[in-house]
Amino acid sequence: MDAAALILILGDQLDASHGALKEARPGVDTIVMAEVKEEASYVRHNRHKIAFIFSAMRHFRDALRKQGFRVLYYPYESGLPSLQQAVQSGLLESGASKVRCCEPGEHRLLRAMQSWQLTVPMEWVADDRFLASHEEFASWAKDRKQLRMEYFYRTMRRKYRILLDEDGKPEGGKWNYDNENRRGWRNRDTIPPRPRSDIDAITEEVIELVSREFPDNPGDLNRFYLGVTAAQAERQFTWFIENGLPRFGKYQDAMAEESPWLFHALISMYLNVGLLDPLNVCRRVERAWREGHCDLAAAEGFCRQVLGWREYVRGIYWLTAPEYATRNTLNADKPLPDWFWTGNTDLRCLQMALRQTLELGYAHHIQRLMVIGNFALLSGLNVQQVCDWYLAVYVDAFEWVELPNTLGMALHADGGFMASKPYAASGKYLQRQGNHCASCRYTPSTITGPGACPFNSLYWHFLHRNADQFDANARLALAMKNWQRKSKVDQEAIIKWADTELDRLLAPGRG
Ligand code: DLZ
Repeated sequence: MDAAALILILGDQLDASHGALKEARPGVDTIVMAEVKEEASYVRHNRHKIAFIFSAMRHFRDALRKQGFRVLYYPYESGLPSLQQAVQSGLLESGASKVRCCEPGEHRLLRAMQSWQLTVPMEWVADDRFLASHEEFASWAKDRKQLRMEYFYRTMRRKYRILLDEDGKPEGGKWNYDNENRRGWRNRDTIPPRPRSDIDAITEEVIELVSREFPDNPGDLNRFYLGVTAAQAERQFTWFIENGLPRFGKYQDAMAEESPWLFHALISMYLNVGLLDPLNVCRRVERAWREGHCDLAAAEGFCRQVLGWREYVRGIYWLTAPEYATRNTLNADKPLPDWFWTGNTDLRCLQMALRQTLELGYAHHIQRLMVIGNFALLSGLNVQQVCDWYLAVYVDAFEWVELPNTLGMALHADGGFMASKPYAASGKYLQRQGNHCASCRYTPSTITGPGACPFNSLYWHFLHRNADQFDANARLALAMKNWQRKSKVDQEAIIKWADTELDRLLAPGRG
């Protein structure tokens, strides 16, 4: 028989059928899990994220023990500072003759683990929870001048036969129904109340621990809402299929005063730690469509996020790590204002997105991309500081997904490597997508002068100051032309106003 292994399971690897646990043998191998300061403090994580991970780890430990595994578990209270020390203690306790681990999701940790000096060899296993391996993605990307999600997504649809007809063609005749996913929120539909998952004794204990140990981190744990087991995640997903999916498609890009969640699935955190399986959720959504439970645009929009974007950003991350994190092609270097940590700004859409982010660790993709990210892009905020902020505040943030989404997609700091245009928008777009403007002290209909929505002048400022980089971008041609059509006098007035607004909004205090 193969020698006994000590299997390290990280806080986002809670899936017994994949990775390092796939071939684990109860009674022979030992599993080690640890809540450590190093992982809990490398950014100022949202308390929801720490509580979610610790509670999910503890529940997973118990489930493994029920299956007959020996699990060495080091809780936060035991004071182990690092994963390396946990593995060293685990080796002493188990006497195992090798360590098996699944590749971690962040380059930072991979580098650290590769430098561990252990007394036994380390055996690496690929993270096969993802639907495209590193090799597959690299081979798809090789020799392409530009990488575009849409083509990768089609490859994945074909590979897994998702939403294809019998001839292998996309259902409905089109690959992408994005233009049916953009309806703004006009209070015409009822948003169903979202059930919270039950909080048991383990989660209660973890919430107390996190409140005590992380007093300066964001996150209101009185509002803890997350499932912490595969069964709870499954119940949340079933609720989404029945209650959210039918209207998810058309309101995918909408924003509402009434709800942080609208019709979104809220499953990214479960997918990212292993409590839900990405292929399975796509197949379930496809089945719901085939049974007439939602329209094709909703099913396709959902699968595009999971099968397309999620795998695409992970591919980009590992293809370019660690160099990608240093890119800053638009030379954005203004310090992140303090109010990103409080939500104290009068821009209503930004205030709502920031506050729910800080309080709940959640904002949906349009709030992240077109409100917070858009503000950071237009204002020229420091790329690394913005990326660190995103990594800290969201429950589902791990660098493999956060970095390309923030640096590449939101900040366009990779020069268009992963997305063909910057996602820049003025107040008009924000007004169209939601109902925040009605409660805002600014108006989206003016560009300059007191009361003008700052997104307007900042939008033109952004195009003007980066004109050299954008002149050749066909997708920005119309916007650039609109800018050039303005008289010199108007242009100067807008730039001057935007400069004043930037000084005011980015000064210490309230934004
Ligand atoms: C995010 C996180 C936190 C807050 N704490 C732990 C921990 O104490 N122990 C652990 O094994 N994992 C934790 N994680 C998840 C890791 O940070 C994650 O595995 C890496 O960032 C790689 O994706």
